[in-house]
Amino acid sequence: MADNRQLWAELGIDLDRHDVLLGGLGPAYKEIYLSQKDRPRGMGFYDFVVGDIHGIRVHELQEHAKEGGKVVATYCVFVPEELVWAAGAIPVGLCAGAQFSVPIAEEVLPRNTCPLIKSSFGFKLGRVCPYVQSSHLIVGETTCDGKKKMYEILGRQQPVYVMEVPNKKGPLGRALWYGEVVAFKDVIEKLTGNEITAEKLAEATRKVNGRRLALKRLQALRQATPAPISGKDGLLVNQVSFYDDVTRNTQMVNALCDELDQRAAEGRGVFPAGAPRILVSGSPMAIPNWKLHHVIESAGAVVVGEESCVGTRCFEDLVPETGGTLEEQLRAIADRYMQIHCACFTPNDERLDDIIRLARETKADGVVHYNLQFCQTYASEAVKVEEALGKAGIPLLRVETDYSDEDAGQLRTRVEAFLEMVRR
Ligand code: BJ8
Repeated sequence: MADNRQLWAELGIDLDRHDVLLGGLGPAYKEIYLSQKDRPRGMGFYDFVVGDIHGIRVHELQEHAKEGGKVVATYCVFVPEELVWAAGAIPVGLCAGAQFSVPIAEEVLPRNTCPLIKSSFGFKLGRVCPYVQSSHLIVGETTCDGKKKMYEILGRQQPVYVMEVPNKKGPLGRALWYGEVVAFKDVIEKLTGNEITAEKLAEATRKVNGRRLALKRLQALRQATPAPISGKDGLLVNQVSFYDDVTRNTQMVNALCDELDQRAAEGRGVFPAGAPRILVSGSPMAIPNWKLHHVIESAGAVVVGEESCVGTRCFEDLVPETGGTLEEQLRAIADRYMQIHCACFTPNDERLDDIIRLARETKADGVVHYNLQFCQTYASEAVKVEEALGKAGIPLLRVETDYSDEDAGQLRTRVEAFLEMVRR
């Protein structure tokens, strides 16, 4: 702990504010996570990670930096992390799921901005995140207008590079995106002073695919009846994968899956076999955003998957490990990332197909469409989601919420009413 405080001070953290942030996290985690019964032993690792959330991993990043290594921070699953690893740098997905930093951001950003944007910006403005303080470059993207404009302001405080994500997935959009991937490779090479060779890129691709496969395995295990792991724990595993070391993370997820395999074989679940099964779909839930899952599972249902960027959109598709020339690999990477069905694209009907497929695969009794407040792309796309699920005969509840607890009671009431309907 003393070590941590010294490290945070060296990183320019506002220690008083940071104490308040961490002081709130512990009790919340205890209430939401540690109160769960019969959790898999493998979740012990994740309890440890959250218990020292700004400690060990930040020390690892600093060790890497002392040896001349670079840390590259990201906010979106569109940034191709394979290129970062291949250059010997470490990518870190920044948290943006805390209400704590929202009021700090509102001193600058319009209040009617999505909480994910405000939370991430507030972490920097308030100097309470050692991950953002540790990063040598923040990589943004043009997925939505709020983020684009936030990155411009963020760039006054720390180096920011923005990748242009097209709005359409036709040949022109794909050509633009391929160019962006090549340009990103150059940016990372310049930052690190390391050349990204075909061999290094193939190795990085194998590593990142390994983690995706482990997370896919976990998702497949969540399909068992009764569910061998809670949705809250499943979500946490996905959240931690954004900033943990890729090799260690793969090992820990696979170790957890070995245990869940055993549980599934024994028919041992964390909820009764008849508990309603819910698929959550929509905006990503960055750590420590556990609000909706907690409401759903406190009402007796189990969340069996997330059609989300902190969920299936992040790990379902692999980069083909074809090897070959650097250009061939860069094309394979660009193609893989264009399979992410974010609501920033028009049209984005593949996402509708994904939600229906996942609802069936997970044997979900209903879907809760999760919309972060003021996120227009997901809110508008919910209209089509509702139509598509209606045609498929899958019950849907649309919720729009933020990170505060102000609407928790109302949310609970709506979720409970939905579960009643689903149970009939
Ligand atoms: S690929 S979902 S991680 S952009 S919720 S900030 S869209 S106003 S997070 Fe996302 Fe990449 Fe898309 Fe995935 Fe804007 Fe909406 Fe906020 Fe959002």
